Amino acid sequence: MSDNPYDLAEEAAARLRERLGLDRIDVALVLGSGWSSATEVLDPIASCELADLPGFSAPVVPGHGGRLIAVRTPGGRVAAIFTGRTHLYEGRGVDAVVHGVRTAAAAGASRIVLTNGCGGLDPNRPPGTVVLIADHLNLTGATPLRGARFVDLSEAYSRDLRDLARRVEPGLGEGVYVQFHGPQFETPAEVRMAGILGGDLVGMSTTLETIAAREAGMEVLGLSLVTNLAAGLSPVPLDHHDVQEAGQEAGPRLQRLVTGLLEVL
Ligand code: 8IG
Repeated sequence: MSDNPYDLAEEAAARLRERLGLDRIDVALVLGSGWSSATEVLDPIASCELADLPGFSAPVVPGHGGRLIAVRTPGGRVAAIFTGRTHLYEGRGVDAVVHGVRTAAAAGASRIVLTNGCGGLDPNRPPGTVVLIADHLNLTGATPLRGARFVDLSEAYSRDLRDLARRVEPGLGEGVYVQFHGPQFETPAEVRMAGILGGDLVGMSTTLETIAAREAGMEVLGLSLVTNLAAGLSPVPLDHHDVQEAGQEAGPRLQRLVTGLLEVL
């Protein structure tokens, strides 16, 4: 196995093609917290364990899956669905966090859908609301880029793909996603800070993956499922079980959304 992350992604992409019996993939989709029910309506043409590909490891959080599922879209394209991701807070480093994204790019994907579960700052967007990510604040202090790689992020989340998503679900609103390092949830003061800085959603993923995807030249669609009101906005403490519960409840809507996206992507 290579210790260069880009070469490692090439190795993983080669194994992905071999394991799934595919020449290439066209689209990738990463399912975050709360989104796993989307897999129930997929009609796989092939699948494998992510941990069987170079550079991936088994998931550590309950409810975070670890399979790679290939489906053929109605338009005849191949979509690869990653049912889990590595988070920065796992301590495996930034390269591990973006390895799936780089593998998808190396396997041929030109578009990637990054989904997550997050905390919401707007009480008018209660748990169960899906929000299109329009932009982000990366507060992790980390980057997947090394050296003088000046990647343009002025439209990190493709406007075209957001418009496409609204053809599937016209009412989708937009927001700015703020990534904290985690794994602790925010303090109420940190949530207020995120709001003052222009954020609408708080989470522990996605922005580093988006940076890596843009470096690789992929178009990014970001979708956040609000699974809880952010700290200080709700009278009850935050709990990982609520995250899974919100996902369960939103299940049928997420399934329709993912199915619809696969029709247009
Ligand atoms: I699900 O409220 C989920 N992930 N940082 N804050 C942060 N991450 C989250 C939250 C939240 N909910």
